[in-house]
Amino acid sequence: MKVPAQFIRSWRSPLRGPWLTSVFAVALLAGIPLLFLTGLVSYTAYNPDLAPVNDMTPDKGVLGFYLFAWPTDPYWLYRVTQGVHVTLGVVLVPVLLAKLWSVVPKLFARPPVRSLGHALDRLSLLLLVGGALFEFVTGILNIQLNYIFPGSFYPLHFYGAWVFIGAFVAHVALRLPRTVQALRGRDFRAELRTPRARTVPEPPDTTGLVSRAPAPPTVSRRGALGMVGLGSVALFVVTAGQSIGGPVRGTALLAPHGRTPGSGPNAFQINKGVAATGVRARDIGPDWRLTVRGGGRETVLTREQLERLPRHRADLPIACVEGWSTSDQRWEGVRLVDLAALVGLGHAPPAVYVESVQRRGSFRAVALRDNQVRDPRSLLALRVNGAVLSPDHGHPARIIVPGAPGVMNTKWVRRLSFGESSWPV
Ligand SMILES: Nc1nc2c(c(=O)[nH]1)N[C@H]1C(S)=C(S)[C@@H](COP(=O)(O)O)O[C@H]1N2
Ligand SMILES: [Mo]
Repeated sequence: MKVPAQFIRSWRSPLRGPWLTSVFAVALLAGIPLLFLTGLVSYTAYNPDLAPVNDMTPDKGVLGFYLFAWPTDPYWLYRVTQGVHVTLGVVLVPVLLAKLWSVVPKLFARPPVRSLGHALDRLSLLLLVGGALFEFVTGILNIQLNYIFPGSFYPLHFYGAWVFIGAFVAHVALRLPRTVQALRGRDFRAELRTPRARTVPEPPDTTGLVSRAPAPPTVSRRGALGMVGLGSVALFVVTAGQSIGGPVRGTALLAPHGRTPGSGPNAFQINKGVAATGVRARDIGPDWRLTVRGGGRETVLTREQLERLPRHRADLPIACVEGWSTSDQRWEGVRLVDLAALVGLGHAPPAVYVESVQRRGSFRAVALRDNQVRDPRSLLALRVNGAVLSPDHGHPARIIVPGAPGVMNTKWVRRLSFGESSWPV
C-alpha cells in the first residue's frame, strides 16, 4: 500500500523531535525495568514449578531459570510487589502513549526498508511496540477482569514480557547514545519555562522525527509534558488506593470490584463469591466434610471436629494479582502444620494440594510449597475478625498464607493432600 505524500506531510506537530521523544524514553527507561522485575517476581509467587497445577507450563523452560521458592516473610511481600507492578503499569500508560505518539511518523517512513540493518531495526521495533502494547493490554484487561484471551493469562503475559524486554534491551542499547545526545541538546528546565508563543520546532535532524512542514504550536512542550505527567498522576490517584486497602480503597475509582465492601467483620474485598463460582449451598452446609490425606493415610473431619483442634490467629492481608489488597484481617483457624500432623506428617510437613468444593471455573485447586505449609501463620481459617467466615469469604473453611498471592488462599476447602505422591493430578 502506498501512503500518499500529503499524509506523510500531515504529521505536522512542531513538538515532535528527538528531545521530546527522549524525555518520554527516559521515563520509560526508569519504569519498565521495575515493571519487568516485579512481574517476574509476581510469577514466582505462584509456585509455577510446583507440579502442573498452578500453571499449565510449569517451569517455563530456560525462562524459568530464575524461579525460587516464594518466601512467607515479610507477610506483606506480594501485596507490595504486585501493588507496585499493577500501579506502575497503569501509571506508565500515558507515558507509553505519548512516546508512541512522538515517533508515529516513523511508522510511515518511506521507503519502508533501506538496508539490511534498517530492516532488522524495524523488525526489532515491531517486537518492541507490539510487545509493549500486548503486555499493557493483557495486563489491563486482567486487572479489569476481562478474561477474553484464549487460554490462561499467565503464559501469555509471561512470554509476552520476555519478547518485550528482549526488544526493549536491544532498543535501549541501539538508541542510548542518540538519546543522551538529544537530551543534551536542550535544557529541561529552560523548556519548562518556555510558553507556547516561544515554542519552536527542534532543529531539523536525521532521525526523521522533526516535521519537515511544522504547523504553528497549539501547546508548548511544557504543556505537553504537563499533560502526560498529570495523566499519570491522575491515574495514580484513582488506582493506588486499591493496593493500599482499608479506607483508602474509596479513592480507587478504577477498581472493578466496587469500592465499599459493606460493614461488619466480613466487610472486606471479595473476589469471586458463592454466586460467581457456582458453589452450591449444600456443599458448604452441615454435610460439609474436610478430607486430609497424605503419607498413605486419610482422615475426614466435620466442622465441629475442626473447631475443636488447637486454634491460632494470624493478622494477614489478601493481595490479589489484580493489584488490590485488603488491609490486615484477623484470621483464626487451624494451622496447616497441625493438619499435616493428623496424617502423621507433622514433623516435616511437605507441600500440600488444596481443593475446593467448586466444580467449575478457575482457582478450584492450588498447591502450596512446604515452606508455606510450615509457617505457623498459615491457617485453614474458620473465622475472621471475630466472626464466622461469610459464605463469600470461604465458609466453612479457607486457606490463608502469609506473603502469597490471593489466589493461593483457596476458599470452601474440601480436601488437603499432603505430599506430592498423594496428589490427584
Ligand atoms: N475456591 C476458590 N478460592 C478462591 C478463589 C476462587 O475463585 N475459588 N479466588 C481466589 C482469589 S483470585 C483471591 S484474590 C482470593 C480472594 O479472597 P476473598 O474473596 O475472600 O477476598 O480468594 C482466592 N480463593
Ligand atoms: Mo486473586
